[in-house]
Amino acid sequence: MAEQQDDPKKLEEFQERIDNGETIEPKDWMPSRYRSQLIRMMSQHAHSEVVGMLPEGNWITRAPSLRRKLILLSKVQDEAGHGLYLYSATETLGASREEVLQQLLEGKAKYSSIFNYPTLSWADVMVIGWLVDGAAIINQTMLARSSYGPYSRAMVRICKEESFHKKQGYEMVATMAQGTPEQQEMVQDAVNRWWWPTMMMFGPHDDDSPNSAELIKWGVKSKTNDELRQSFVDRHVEEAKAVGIEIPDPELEFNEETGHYEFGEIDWDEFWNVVKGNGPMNRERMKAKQEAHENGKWVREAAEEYARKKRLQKEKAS
Ligand code: BYC
Repeated sequence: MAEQQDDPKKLEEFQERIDNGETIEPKDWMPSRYRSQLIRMMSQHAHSEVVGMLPEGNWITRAPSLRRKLILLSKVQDEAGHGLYLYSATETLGASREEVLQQLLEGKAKYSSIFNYPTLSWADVMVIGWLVDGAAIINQTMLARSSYGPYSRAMVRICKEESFHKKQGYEMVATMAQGTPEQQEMVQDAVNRWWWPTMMMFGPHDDDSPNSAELIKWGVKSKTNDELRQSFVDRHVEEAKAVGIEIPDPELEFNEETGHYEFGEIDWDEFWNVVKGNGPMNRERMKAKQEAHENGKWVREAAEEYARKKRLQKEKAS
């Protein structure tokens, strides 16, 4: 889409505000490209939260105890809430919820690749909490300092909830890792399947990331995809060690000089294949979203009718 040409003087002033660490609010002047980049990223983020309810939602009826079921129910509801904050924040940029949802339903909008993998056992729920929410926190703690006010404020609250999600996941992983040999095998199998897809969540290498430089210049991101991925590895390898879990990467090695773990290469063909819609669960996830939208049609219609009647009553009374 062709971007509108911005006034160079306004652009310069805008950049100064960003460089001074000021927050940009919805009614402030902003470059049209800043607006469209944010709409792209925030709406995709909102879609990721709501599509992300599906893999774990799959296990609510089969949770192993009432306590685990309550926690999982609450976590999945939190993800719906995150989607709602983010759709609202995106609306402040002039993109309506209907519009961005339509893009998702038509398969035109992206959402995080991670949610296109299946949850085959209860251990997958644990590992999603630990690794996927763990990765999300690293990315979102950065976004909580983003230059766009409504996005950064939504992130502060989301990060607090994600932090609980990660803790409950890690607690379950630690419990299973000390369980029977079968339980240990189950949790290790889940880690083996989720480790690499989680590494892909951070996006392509910096050299192959067309959006990063612009997002960093405008203070939306403050770290690159590779920097965030490195923080994820450094933190989670230590956590895995603490509970006796093995990371499925034969090239993983601590570099004493840099103080960081070095790791093997991601299978980028797999990543792009999933992003393009050909992952193991892409079609099923889209089908579930389309069906849910269709089944909810009467609720939307009833709510609109109720609002219309209320408006009429108000008009008559005044
Ligand atoms: N999956 O230039 P790049 C959660 C796309 S949910 C799919 O590096 P950017 C949770 C990218 O969009 C929270 N697509 O892009 C919920 C771009 O394509 P377009 C998930 C990906 O924006 C339930 C192209 O590749 N977190 O926590 O600089 C249960 C080139 O990439 C992916 C977010 O959504 C991917 N993994 O950086 C549990 C975070 N990676 O759009 C947990 C918000 C890249 O130009 N988003 N692409 O056609 C971001 O931080 C950034 O947008 C990304 C990508 C790091 C994802």
